[in-house]
Amino acid sequence: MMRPFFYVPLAFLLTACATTHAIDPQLASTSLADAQIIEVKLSNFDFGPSTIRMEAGKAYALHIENTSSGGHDFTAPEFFAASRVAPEDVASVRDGQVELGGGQSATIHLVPSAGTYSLVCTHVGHALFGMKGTIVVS
Ligand SMILES: [Cu+2]
Repeated sequence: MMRPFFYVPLAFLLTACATTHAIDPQLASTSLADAQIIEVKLSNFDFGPSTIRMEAGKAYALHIENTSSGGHDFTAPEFFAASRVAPEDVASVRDGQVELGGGQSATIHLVPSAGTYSLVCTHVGHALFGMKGTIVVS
């Protein structure tokens, strides 16, 4: 009859952790509802705009749209690592990269930190053709 005493407190602890995470004040749904929308278009072979400007500590809805028929990605690992990404959008960012097939789009809600970050499309040859940018958070 030892087992129930071990498992019940552990389950309670995990639930408590999840609850603490969900009420993070900077990423609460109320602040994200006021998120400023930033549109970035991916095309052959360009980010539009190629310089993305944000203010540190403000909530943004980063809307990334691939307007071409081929695949592109929005790769900025240092930027995403330094940002607080909304829990529901974390799965859209893999290793600092948002991959979009032709015509696809994604919206990432986040609160950025100050810095200058490089942005690139990692598809072979795309950066050489000019698919590079900068994210400036001041
Ligand atoms: Cu590309």
